[in-house]
Amino acid sequence: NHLEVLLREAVQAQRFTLAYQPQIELRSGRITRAETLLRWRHPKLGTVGPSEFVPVAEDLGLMNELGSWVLEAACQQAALFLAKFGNSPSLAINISPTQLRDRKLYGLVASALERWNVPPSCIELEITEGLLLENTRQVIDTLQNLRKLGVEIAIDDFGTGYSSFAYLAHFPVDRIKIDQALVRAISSVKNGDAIIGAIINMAHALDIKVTAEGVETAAHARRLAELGCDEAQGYWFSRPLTAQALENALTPFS
Ligand code: G
Ligand code: G
Ligand code: MN
Ligand code: NA
Repeated sequence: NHLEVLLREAVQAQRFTLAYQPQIELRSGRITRAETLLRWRHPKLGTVGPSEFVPVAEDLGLMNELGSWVLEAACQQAALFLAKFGNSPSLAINISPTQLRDRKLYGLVASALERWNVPPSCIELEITEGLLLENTRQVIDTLQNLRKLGVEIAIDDFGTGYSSFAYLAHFPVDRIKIDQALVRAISSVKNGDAIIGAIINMAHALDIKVTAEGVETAAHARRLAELGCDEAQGYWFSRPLTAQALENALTPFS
């Protein structure tokens, strides 16, 4: 398989880069966080997005190695922001199910933070909603230990799958990210905003913060703010940026 050969080479040679999509605190309008999004730069294929190669990397058993690279790259970037501004937006890293099941994850995160001398509060881990069903002792222990360290845990794509607040109550979680499809329902479905409003209220009752994803219009941003949503991410605010462009966007606030 051609893609397999190319991907193995790319992981070896670390031919990847991170894009950063700002997350805005709706109350203040400030950039408080950014999601790191993996990109593969191939001389002939161009820039390949993660939905095309992350599943392949998973199948080939390359995801742990690639995930470690992402952790290092994110910590290095946080260290650069800290040196420049004295603070850094929290950088949210996507963690695949295989990475979370790996017993080495805690150690990898802790040593990357130490190596770059970055406080744990500068890093957040996004795990997918499906993992809520997988409430094995080992996964819960890993999440609990990471939180004890001071790393925040977010549930990605919330509201699409089998999400249930009953699962959330068992999971050590700081934040949920409401899926883009639910955000779109604000204007496309009757009572769509009531559904999001109820999710926000329930999350807050459990002391969990809420970020809305895929916010593409001013009207959605306004309604989310009225409903008490904490933060928002989406093309209305910013597309994923290069590290330099994110730095430029942060400069006026520092
Ligand atoms: O940026 P884009 O819309 O192409 O991302 C598509 C998907 O790839 C998203 O679901 C995102 O969570 C996932 N993704 C992006 N970066 C990473 C990464 O570093 N690790 C893992 N495991 N998934 C990622
Ligand atoms: O699954 P995850 O939430 O990690 O995926 C985030 C993906 O959503 C990224 O690949 C990002 O490029 C994409 N994205 C971010 N903002 C928007 C938006 O406003 N609209 C759409 N359609 N996609 C977005
Ligand atoms: Mn994500
Ligand atoms: Na998501």
